[in-house]
Amino acid sequence: MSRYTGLIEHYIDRLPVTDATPVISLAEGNTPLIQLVNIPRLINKDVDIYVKYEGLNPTGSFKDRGMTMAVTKAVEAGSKAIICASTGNTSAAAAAYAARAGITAFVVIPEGKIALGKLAQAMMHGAIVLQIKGNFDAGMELVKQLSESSPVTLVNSVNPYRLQGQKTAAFEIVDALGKVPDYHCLPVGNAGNISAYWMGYTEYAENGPSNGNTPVMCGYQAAGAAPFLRGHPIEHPETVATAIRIGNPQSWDLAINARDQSGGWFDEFSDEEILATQKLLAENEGVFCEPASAISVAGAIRDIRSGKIPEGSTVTCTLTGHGLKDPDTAIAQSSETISVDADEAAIRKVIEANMAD
Ligand code: AN7
Repeated sequence: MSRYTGLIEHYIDRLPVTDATPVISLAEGNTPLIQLVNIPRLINKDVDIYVKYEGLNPTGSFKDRGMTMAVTKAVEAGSKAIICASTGNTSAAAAAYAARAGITAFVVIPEGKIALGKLAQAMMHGAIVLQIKGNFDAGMELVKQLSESSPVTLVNSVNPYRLQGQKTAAFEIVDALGKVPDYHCLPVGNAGNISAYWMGYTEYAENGPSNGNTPVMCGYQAAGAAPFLRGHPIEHPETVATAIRIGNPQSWDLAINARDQSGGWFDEFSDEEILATQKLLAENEGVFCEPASAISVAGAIRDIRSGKIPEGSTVTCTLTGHGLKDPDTAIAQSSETISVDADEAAIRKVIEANMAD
């Protein structure tokens, strides 16, 4: 039988599970690697850019990769409840996988600061949703303490099984391309994902099909939430890309290591640049990602334009979450709709006014 049944079963030899492990899966992973066809032409550069469209995971973000592993291992250990702090996507994934496993999810989110779709998901899957008057970093400190004092398993990316699951995205990219990309660009918030990709790429290099090759890792942050650019945690992170509104990344050392070992770099983008790139991708490639995700392509474009990433390179960008997660931000930056009578002539007028010559 060839039905795809999720990343644990697909990469079972490279993950810390046994035949007896009760796999909790929603058939996550196996997401498309889409080549950009219009943006390279727009920037007039000879490069191959691919986006890893993680928005097509079951809950609409890359978090499902880590959550299938974390919840599987929690259930294997006999846990009846999980807890996380979240800027939104982790809470959606935790809620869904807990529902699947028949256990309870407690999710701690910054009040009023997570995108609408993510809140809907956590609520719909039956998580206990706790909104705090504090940001993600405050929530993170609380859930770390609570997982010590209560019988709840912490499923933020400090849980090592999260990164194990997320490293499979790097495997998929190498498997799909048939080679290792030269550069890998991705957003950095809590810094788990860049660390997980680096684990996956190095594992495939040392003991897999990559023949010793690894990509240069390029991590991008929102200017108002850029601790890696400042060199220290930020107390009051702010950005329209609420997914990465994080000031005190938990995987600090792992992310620095990924940058340094790969010969990579961090850079930052303003909210305006993030939103402009989200729109550019949606309008020119037909790919709708959430604001935080677009920063990977913003980074690739800037660094290709400047020559930091040379022509002839193969570049992969992770689009970490689906655009539908944050409808408010999408609508706020789009042109208005047209109100028109239910009348053929009236609509034909609009068509004529809007047809390209
Ligand atoms: C769309 O959901 O931290 O650097 O609590 O949702 O691994 O944290 C989300 C992070 C990028 C940053 N893109 O990844 C959470 C949370 C999207 C995200 C990131 C997140 P990390």
